[in-house]
Amino acid sequence: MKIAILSDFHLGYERFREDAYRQAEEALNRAAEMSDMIIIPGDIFDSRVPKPDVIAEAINLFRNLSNRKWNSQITNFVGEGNFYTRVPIIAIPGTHERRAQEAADPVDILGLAGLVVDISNATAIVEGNGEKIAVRGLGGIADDRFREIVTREDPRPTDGAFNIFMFHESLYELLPFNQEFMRIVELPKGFDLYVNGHIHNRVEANVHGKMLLIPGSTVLTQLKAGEQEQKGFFIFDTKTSKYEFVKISSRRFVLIKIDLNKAGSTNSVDFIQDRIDAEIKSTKDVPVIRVVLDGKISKTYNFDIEINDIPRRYRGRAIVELSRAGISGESVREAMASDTIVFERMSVRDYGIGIFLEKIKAAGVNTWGISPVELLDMLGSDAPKDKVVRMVLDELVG
Ligand SMILES: [Mn+2]
Repeated sequence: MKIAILSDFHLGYERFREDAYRQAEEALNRAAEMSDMIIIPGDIFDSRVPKPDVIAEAINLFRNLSNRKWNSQITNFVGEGNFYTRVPIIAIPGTHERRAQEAADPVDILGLAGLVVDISNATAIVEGNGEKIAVRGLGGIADDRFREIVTREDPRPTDGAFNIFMFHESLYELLPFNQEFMRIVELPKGFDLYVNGHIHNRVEANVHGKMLLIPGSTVLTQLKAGEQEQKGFFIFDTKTSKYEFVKISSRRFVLIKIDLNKAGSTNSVDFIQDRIDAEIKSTKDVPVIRVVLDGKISKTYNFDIEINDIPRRYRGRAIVELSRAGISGESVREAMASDTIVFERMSVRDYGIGIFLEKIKAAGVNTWGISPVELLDMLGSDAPKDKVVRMVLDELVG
């Protein structure tokens, strides 16, 4: 059977809202043409509480797919929840969709509507072409609880099937900035293929002698090194265990590093613009160009005003984003520089979690074994206040 693996659509992502929709649409439609089933390891949505018009976008995408004729179908479901369609489109929630345990996340909504089969903590069986595929999902779990939940749930393969383990987590070998992240070797054993989301660039690695495939996001989000590659999805063939990466027409991303010390006698702004101009190849393609500046600029030169005008000058030809954390000689900017560096490496939400953890630690608050990340999720829940307080107290004191 041919399995399409697509991830991290981030529907509703403010900065590139249209790209998110258009690129997800192209990926899904082409995947449906080329495969017998589709699996999505998380972050269909950019937000845990997407606006109704973003939910409408998702419904449009998946309804079109549901109406196609599929060669295979879902024949069984084991675990939490239920399945409301036989169409073989299977998903889990990701970090962006994660909500407090009892609350419905937007993937639940797609599942309840029968547009996808939600396997947050379940196995779905797909049969077709004389083959049987079992997809075991474990989604919507904070990084700091993944190890504990894998141990508790002990995900196992299904006898007589080709087995896939699908999750959405940081892995230490791929994101080596937190010692606590799960190691590849700790992933459950016995599966024939491992599929992860979360990481926005494409990854092909090995787990227990089998493939680990991460297709990366279908839309640009982080604007960092590694995202220059064209976006797309995997097609994995269970008969041959071979796979291919299918590229979609994603917006081009260029990252340029400029050392202003090398500008010589050239005006710094001209020096920057020459480099940007060199990357603009045609008028049809409007790339995202991220310019990372380094070096020293002259104090007498009115750099601030001039540089702020650069993105406007390229409107319609390129989406220019300037990172000036590396610049010295700008007294106003220096105070912001350290924050900018932090923000470049993590989402605002992760930054907020970091502050919350620090405060909890400093105050010596005992969280009685409940994960501070989950506590923050619960407190941030949009359920009525008395319900939130009751929920938190239940967790804390049983
Ligand atoms: Mn994501």
